[in-house]
Amino acid sequence: MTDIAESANVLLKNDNYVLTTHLNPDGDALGSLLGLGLALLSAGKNAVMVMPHPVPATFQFMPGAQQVKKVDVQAKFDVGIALDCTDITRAGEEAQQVLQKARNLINIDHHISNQYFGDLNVVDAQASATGEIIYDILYEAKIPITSDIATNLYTAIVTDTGSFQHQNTTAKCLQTAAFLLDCGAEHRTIQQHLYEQRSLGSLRLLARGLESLSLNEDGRVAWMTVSQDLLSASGATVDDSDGMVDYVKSLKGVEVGILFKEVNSGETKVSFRSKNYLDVNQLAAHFGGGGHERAAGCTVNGKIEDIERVVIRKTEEQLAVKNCGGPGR
Ligand SMILES: [Mn+2]
Repeated sequence: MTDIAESANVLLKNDNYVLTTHLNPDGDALGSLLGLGLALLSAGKNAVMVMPHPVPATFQFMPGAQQVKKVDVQAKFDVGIALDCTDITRAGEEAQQVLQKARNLINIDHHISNQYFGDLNVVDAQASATGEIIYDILYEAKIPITSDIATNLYTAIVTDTGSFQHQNTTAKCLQTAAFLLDCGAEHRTIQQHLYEQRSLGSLRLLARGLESLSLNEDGRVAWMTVSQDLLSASGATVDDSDGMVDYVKSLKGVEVGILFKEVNSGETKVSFRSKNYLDVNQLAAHFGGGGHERAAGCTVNGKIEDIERVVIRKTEEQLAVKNCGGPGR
């Protein structure tokens, strides 16, 4: 039996589910959580969607967002489902406890760096988004996809493909997106909420960030730094820097775009995006992170200037490694 068929089977056979996703959730994390959660509820199951923090304001429009609950560590469930998590710790400590108490733990994810921590692991690094895998599972389980479920899964795919721009935009991903539109996914509503509601602070931050854009000697590495000072000067929050790394990557001749984000004085989040050949999952893994070949990240402790220097040196080293692909592949 394929992993998809096996997971569909588990979903149909049990009655009591807890679902969660990773901390700092993105559109795929929430779309997968809400899409699968609403599907299980519509199939008459008890399904509780939990997260340690409230759903971020940007994603409140997603159907079912109001049904996400705080984690109750006392509660017990037959099946725990972790969505879009490379590692169970990504769910946060409390959710991890609840998942591990469940009789059966299902890990559904598309990160190449996934740790296979479940009793059943439905991991497909070829999938554009975890939401794409959820669609396959629901199709297999013959659970009808309502417009609310479709809107969530479509949001998952739209966000993880950068609106169908990234390399993970496969024929299958587009076919799935088309099916979801047929099922009633609200394309315009999603676009409006995700891309036409930016705060003034986030645009001011982008302007200042772009002014400080730096390039290495051969022009293949570009980076931007969002320090705490820059945030306060722009009237922006850390969340306002979402998506800025794509501007770094967009520069002609650049293979790797890097965004350094100072979360606090001792901790910096680093986001990597590559265009054609550098495996940034490997690069991020060097600093204890991971993700995908073309999009990955890590969190590094220390002074931001030191982190910048070390990370850029490592990136250049990886680019210099023979057979890393090289231009033209
Ligand atoms: Mn994802």
